[in-house]
Amino acid sequence: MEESHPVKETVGKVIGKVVDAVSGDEHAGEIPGRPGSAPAPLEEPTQPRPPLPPKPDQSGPGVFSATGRPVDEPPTARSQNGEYLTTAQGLRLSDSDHSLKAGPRGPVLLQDHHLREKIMHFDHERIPERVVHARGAAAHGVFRGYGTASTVTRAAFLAEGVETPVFVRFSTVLGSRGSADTVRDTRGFATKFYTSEGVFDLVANNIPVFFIQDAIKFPDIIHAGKPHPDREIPQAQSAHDTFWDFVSLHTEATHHTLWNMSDRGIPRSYRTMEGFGVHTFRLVDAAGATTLVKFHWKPKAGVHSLVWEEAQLINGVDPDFHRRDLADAIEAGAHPQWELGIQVFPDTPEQTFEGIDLLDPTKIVPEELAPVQPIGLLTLNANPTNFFAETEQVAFHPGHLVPGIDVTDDPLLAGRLFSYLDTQLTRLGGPNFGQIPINRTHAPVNDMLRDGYHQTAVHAGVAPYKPNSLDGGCPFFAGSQEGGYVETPVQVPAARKVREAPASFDDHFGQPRLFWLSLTPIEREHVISAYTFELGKVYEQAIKERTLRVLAHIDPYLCEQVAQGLGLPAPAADGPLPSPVPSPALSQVGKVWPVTGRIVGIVAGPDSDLDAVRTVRQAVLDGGMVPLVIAPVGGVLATDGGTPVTVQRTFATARSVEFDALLLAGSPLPGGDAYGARDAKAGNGTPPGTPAAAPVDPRVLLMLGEMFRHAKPIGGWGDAAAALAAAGVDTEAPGVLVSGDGEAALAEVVRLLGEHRVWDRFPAATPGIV
Ligand code: HDE
Repeated sequence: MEESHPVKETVGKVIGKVVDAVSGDEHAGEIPGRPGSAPAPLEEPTQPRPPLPPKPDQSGPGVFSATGRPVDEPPTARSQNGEYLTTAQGLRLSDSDHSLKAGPRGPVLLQDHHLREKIMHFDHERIPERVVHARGAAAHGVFRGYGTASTVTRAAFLAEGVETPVFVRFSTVLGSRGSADTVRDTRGFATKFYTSEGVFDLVANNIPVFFIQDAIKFPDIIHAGKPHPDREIPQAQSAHDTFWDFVSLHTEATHHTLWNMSDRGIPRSYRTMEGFGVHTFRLVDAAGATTLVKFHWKPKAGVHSLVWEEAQLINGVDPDFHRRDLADAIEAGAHPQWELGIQVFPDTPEQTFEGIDLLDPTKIVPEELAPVQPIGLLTLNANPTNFFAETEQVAFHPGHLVPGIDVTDDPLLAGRLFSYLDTQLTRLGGPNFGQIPINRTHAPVNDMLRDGYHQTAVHAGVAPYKPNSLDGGCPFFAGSQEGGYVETPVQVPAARKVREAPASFDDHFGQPRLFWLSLTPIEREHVISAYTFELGKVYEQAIKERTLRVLAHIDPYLCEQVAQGLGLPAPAADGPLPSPVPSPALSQVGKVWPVTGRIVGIVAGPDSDLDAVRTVRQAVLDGGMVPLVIAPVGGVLATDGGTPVTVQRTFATARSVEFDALLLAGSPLPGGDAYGARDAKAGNGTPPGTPAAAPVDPRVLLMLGEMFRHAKPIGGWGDAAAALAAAGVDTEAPGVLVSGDGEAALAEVVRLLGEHRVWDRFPAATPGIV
């Protein structure tokens, strides 16, 4: 009776009877040395076939997770949450608090392998931070395609109803990993789509243009923006000489710099930022027809920014403000959402639209000329489990593309296609960074890339090369019918090899002027003050004067106002300025947005009407917002014997910048710590036992003053008017609402929150759109 042989049986099913290709000998495979588990055919295979099983003499590592748990356990079990402490090899430990010594007072022994492993690993816990965008926060989510893009792209994840898991990382650009969140800077908005056709990365920013038109200038702009090389100051900001030195000389940076000086440079939250792919991309439909597009992320919560004083205070009070805001919103169930949209342009040989060069990354196309068409919805619904494993190790790359999305010849994009792989080699320690869990594609990989540092795959097969016959010719190429990525055959114009930019890249001021003219008066005031502040921090007079010359080419009023603040004469432009048609879509003021996830502070004390506090607190929650009760001390408020009201902040820990709106449940008496020696914020409050200087806690007065200055809604009931009067806040001023009952005050505050700020509170001196 013939012995059954499981490998031969499987092989037989796959390729037919196992017979030596050359000799025809059925037993030839029993002689050791055959490369694979099946003989090679004579001709190069023309059809792919399922993978062969291993040779009978082969085995591989058992299938366990990186921490030694079986891989089919739920993800929570795979993390290191077992009962007993072990070494990295899984050896249970009886002690990890004492080194192995020759007696309790004797020398530590070299043979202590546990000490050696523990300290060795600790010594190598850090990896290089990102050279730019080092400071970031991320979240998991899902993207759902609307199908509206299917007319212009074959990308599977954009088809109607397709849901694709995503990981999104937001970041600042200049600061190091531990820097503060609310600095004036550009923000990164990088999205990894784990599509069925491979990973697609949209590595975007919250500003639609870039400082430079050619990748070769990237080290220059970044060296200029980073801290001065001698003292390594200032951290994470552009208000210093080297930045302004560069951008005043390199005028193609004018447009991006103007956006940075606008409210876009200090977003209220990652949730309230737009995102822009910056470059023009080329979409390809199923028939191979092409379209040029620009990608836009539109936040459902609207575009909303801080005011500069808030941003500065936050950097001290809560440097993790944006990181915390994102994580808290997700935890509170206020899942941030953005619509992905595209501006669509015909793919003409000139690659221009309405005279705008689509290959110039310092230019936008106004939405009034090419509306943003929604193509899908992004929802962020889960926080990472481990910051390092996910947020720090995620590796984006503009070259991670899927069929249906191709690149253009934007020279900045070309450089990026090179650069992002390089950086991963240094940061993530080798070419296998794609195998780190957060970077793994959700599509099968048969890549013929082998070995390298940190190889976690145990590759089967003997022929990681093409063409081969030993592995049946596999893996095969996929044409576009099989979902293969086929580069668009674009006609390249006949040209000379030159180091030059096209003449269409020459205009550095027209679009900055368009942006300036499109802003509302209050936004222009903010731009003037941002330039005045930043240049006020510059030491060299020549750099200030040079920047004023640049501003003269954007707008004379802007230039005059900044010059006035600097105490310098305002230069004139070289010639008449253009009069572009403003694009109202560039302004972020004047619209109404949902209030989900906004933070409402409720100031209360033991003497407040706690029933009203309970009702208002619940109404805030019902409205999808987050209520934080602020009281003189922590714990609970329960003086009326009702359900205790938990206190989230005290007068000592709270600061106005945390709240989008503030409600006063009456007029709180000074807390026991309301004196300068204990809490400097209390100013000259008087210590306990001495007569109170003011009937209201001075920390509450400070908050009210700040809320008022920052144009945030303030509401109150009971004797709240007394606290407002003590704070010098006019109860008749816009956005200040004292009412008989809490719910009425809340309703009005919520209405104002929808407009993001009480814009009427401070009339602007600057003229608006003319
Ligand atoms: Fe990046 N950029 N970049 N960049 N960039 C990086 O890649 C680079 C540019 C952007 O959350 C680095 O993995 C060059 C434009 C974001 O991990 C690095 C050039 C835009 C992120 C790099 C640009 C971006 C990066 C640093 C000019 C907006 C953070 C670490 C040719 C469209 C991604 C890393 C994350 C990160 C290089 C220009 C956006 C060094 C050479 C334009 C959002 O490779």
